[in-house]
Order: sequence, then structure tokens, then C-alpha cells
Amino acid sequence: MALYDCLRSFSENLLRRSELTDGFLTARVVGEFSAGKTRLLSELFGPLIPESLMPISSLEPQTRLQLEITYGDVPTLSLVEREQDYRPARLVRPFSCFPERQELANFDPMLYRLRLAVNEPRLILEEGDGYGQEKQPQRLFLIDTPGWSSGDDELAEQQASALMTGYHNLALVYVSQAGRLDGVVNAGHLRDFMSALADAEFLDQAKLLLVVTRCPPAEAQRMQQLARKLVHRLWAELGRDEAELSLDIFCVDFHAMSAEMLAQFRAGFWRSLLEPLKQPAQLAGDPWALALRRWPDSWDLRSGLRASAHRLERARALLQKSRQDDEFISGMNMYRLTGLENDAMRKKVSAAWLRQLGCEPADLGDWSVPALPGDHPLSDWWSSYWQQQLGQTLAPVQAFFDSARQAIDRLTYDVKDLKDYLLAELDQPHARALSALDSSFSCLIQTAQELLDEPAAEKRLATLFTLSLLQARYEDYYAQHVA
Ligand SMILES: Nc1nc2c(ncn2[C@@H]2O[C@H](COP(=O)(O)OP(=O)(O)OP(=O)(O)O)[C@@H](O)[C@H]2O)c(=O)[nH]1
Ligand SMILES: [Mg+2]
Repeated sequence: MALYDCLRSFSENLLRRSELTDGFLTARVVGEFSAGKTRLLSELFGPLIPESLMPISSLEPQTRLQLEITYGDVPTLSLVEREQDYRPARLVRPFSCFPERQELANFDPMLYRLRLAVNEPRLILEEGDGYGQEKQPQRLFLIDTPGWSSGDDELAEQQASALMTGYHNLALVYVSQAGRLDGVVNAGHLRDFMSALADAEFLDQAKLLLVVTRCPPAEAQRMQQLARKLVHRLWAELGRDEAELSLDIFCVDFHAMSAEMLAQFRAGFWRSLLEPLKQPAQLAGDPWALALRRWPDSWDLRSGLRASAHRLERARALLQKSRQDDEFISGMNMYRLTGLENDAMRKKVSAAWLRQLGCEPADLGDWSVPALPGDHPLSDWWSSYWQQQLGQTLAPVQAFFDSARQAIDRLTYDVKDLKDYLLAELDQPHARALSALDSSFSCLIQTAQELLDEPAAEKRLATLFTLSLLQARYEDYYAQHVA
């Protein structure tokens, strides 16, 4: 039960995501009104967004405040005050369903945002946002921005331009309807956008994901080429080199997409978006594995495993050297001690003993098991299980060597036969020490040495836990049946 408690509290602590903070890194989704920006995000997250919180897409200018989508254990939608990507968010109010445009009319788009949290692990930057030095996990933000209006609302126009790029960009996503891509209004907007893109600060190099919506599948290839040419032309007009821009183009028609096509689009979009992070492909993998991979080297248990095995080996080797047949200190007898004072006699026997064992006196007194650093998430398990079990295994060994030292310290001329004397004093402690080394826990330590070559931290730990539970159950069972 004690072991179970240790493991349970460890697993709860390990998976607590309280350390997750807002990163500076963003990917903004930009384009004209009704281009399909909001629709793109809804399609991307699909069932992860509950029906009631699904952002509204319509044919009128719809999105008024920036909508930040980021990671949350459970889906929530709230209004937050947050002026810049690098400022902390202050919760203003939560929503139980997505608000209409008019409901947000009094909130300045430059100061307020909506925040939608979804349980999408790809929105966690496992290694941080690449801005600060720390490599703690942080939230990534995908931000839906208000579209450019048709040109008659100058204020909205200015705001849309101001919100085009973020402070620290992973990528920018530009969305356009296929039919409007080379239209006059959009061409002007795209030019403005490209110059903002050229000035923006990126994690890596400038990165653009261009999504062309309402594109019939038959047109997709031609549209790809056209869009690429257009973007490269505008980029060149800014005096920039093609090689300085990473560009991926997606031509889609969300209305006419099979489930398979949608899945393909999603996978391709995420791959392209997250590519600058250069994170391992199984980013959305097992949360235990991810958490364990962030452990500092000083938390690696392998040195403790090695040290434990080393203690056992030393104990075995010394016990073996300490007795040859019925003789504990070979080649020594009372005749060879004739004429010596008590002290000199004891010194001589002690020296012979140490010579036989091939060690220093200190080696026989130190059987302690190394502790884990105090902040180690397993320090509880280690001290109340591992150290305690290993301590039990080694205590009789320590007791044997203590008895030997005491027997030597009590030696006088009254002893007639040294061999008989030592046998009487040490036979039982020696037998107890040997049998203590033959324990289920020493078997565990021996078996666990095979884990030293296992590269995956999560496998090492899972196997170690399984072995420890097996060993504890065995001991419980054995103790009950002996009783
Ligand atoms: N047929 C078709 N309709 C689409 C496609 N993409 C978006 N739409 C529709 O176009 C309309 C506008 O899409 P939204 O996602 O609201 O556009 P938006 O860019 O967010 O617009 P604002 O928020 O006003 O800036 C919605 O009715 C969408 O369902 C597409 O690929 N094909
Ligand atoms: Mg929108």
C-alpha cells in the first residue's frame, strides 16, 4: 500500500500541467472579410470545439475581436483583456456560447480578445516559445483576426492592418477566396500584407501558409501555380529573395470535402505550421513520455541503479573473501601472536583481516545508499521504498562486519584457539548476511541492470515501477504465508 501511495502521488504530480504558461509565439490568420478564416480554424479543430463554442462564420463581416485559440484541458471560451502578445491576459468574463458580433461592440479590438481553449496537444510548445531562455512547456496561439472590410470603413481597415502580424511569429496564414485572389481589392490587401510579412519577426525565417478557399478541386492545381507566382512577384517587389520565404499553399473547398480529404488537409496544415519548431513527430504523444523527456540529467535514476548494484556486488565479494571453509582469518593463530601486548595483538589480527579482504576499514562501515536530490519527483518513492529495501538487504552485512571488528577488539590471551573463537563469534552473523543478500529486492536490482541500456526514459521507469510492484506483492504474499 505504501508503494502504491508513492506511485499514485508521483503520477498525479507528473501530469499536473500547472506549469503551462502563455508563450509569445503566435500564428495569425489574416485576410479579407468572408475569406474563410474562421471556417478554416473550425475545420482544423472540428470536434475539439463544442457546438456552442464554435466560432460564427457567415457572409457578413463577422469576426470583431481577435480570437486566440490555444491549449486547455477542457474547452472554454472567454473574453480577455490583452493588449499585446507579450502581455498577460486578464479574464473579463467567460462565455457559455459564442457571442454575436453586436455583443462585443463595446470592446476595443486593440485591447480585448476572445480566448478559446481546446484540448489539442499540438498547441503546447513542449520546449517553450523559443523567445525566452527557459525550455518549459508553453501555450501556442493560433489567432483569428477581423477581416479587411470592403473598404468603406476606414477604422476597421486600420485595425485590420495593425493586427496582421504578431510580436513573435511561428508563421502567418493568409486566407483568400479563390475568386478574389487576383481581384483589385484583394491585390492591394495582399501587397500590404506581404510588406508586413517582410517586416515581421519570425521564429525561423519568414513563413507563409496561403489558404485558398472555395476552390473547386479541378481548379486546385492551376490555382496553386497562380497563387505561388503572385506571392513571389509581390515578395520580389519588396526586394526580397525567394529563398528567404517559406511558402506552402493549400487550395480547398470546405463545402465539398470528403472526410478523408479533410483529414489530409489537417495533417498537411499542422505539419507545415509546426515545421519551424523542429520538434519530434510524436509531439502529440504519450504525456508521460513527454514529461519524462523534460527531466534534467541529474534526475536520471540510472546512477542510483548502478550504485545499488555496486553495493550488492561489494557485499557479496567481501562476504566470500571473509571465510574460507571454517576459517575466518586464514593463516592467523595464537602461536603467531605470542609475546604481543593485547593492543599489538589486536592490531596484527585486524591488519591480517583487512589484507585478506583487500580493503580499508572505512569500506566496511559505509553501506549507505545514495539519496536522490530533494526536488526529485521520485524522492518519496526512493527513500521510502528503494533505500529502505536496500537498507534491509545490507543491514545484516553491516552487522557481520561490525561483529568481526568487535570480536577482534575483545581478543585476549585467554583465547586458546583463534579459529574456534572466530567461528563461534562469526558463523551466524555471516550466514545471516549471506541469506539477506539472497532477497527478492536484490533480484530486482540485478534484473534492473538491464535497463541501463534502455534509451527511452519512459520505458526504464515503467519497467522499474512494474518490478517494484511485483517485488512488493511477492513480499506481502510470502510474509502472510509464512505467518
Ligand atoms: N463553399 C465554400 N464556402 C466557404 C469556404 N470557406 C468558407 N466558406 C464560407 O464563407 C463564409 C465566410 O467564412 P468565414 O470563415 O466566416 O470568413 P472570415 O474570413 O472569418 O470572415 P470575417 O470574420 O468576416 O473576416 C462562411 O459562410 C463560410 O462557411 C469554402 O472553402 N467553400
Ligand atoms: Mg471570421
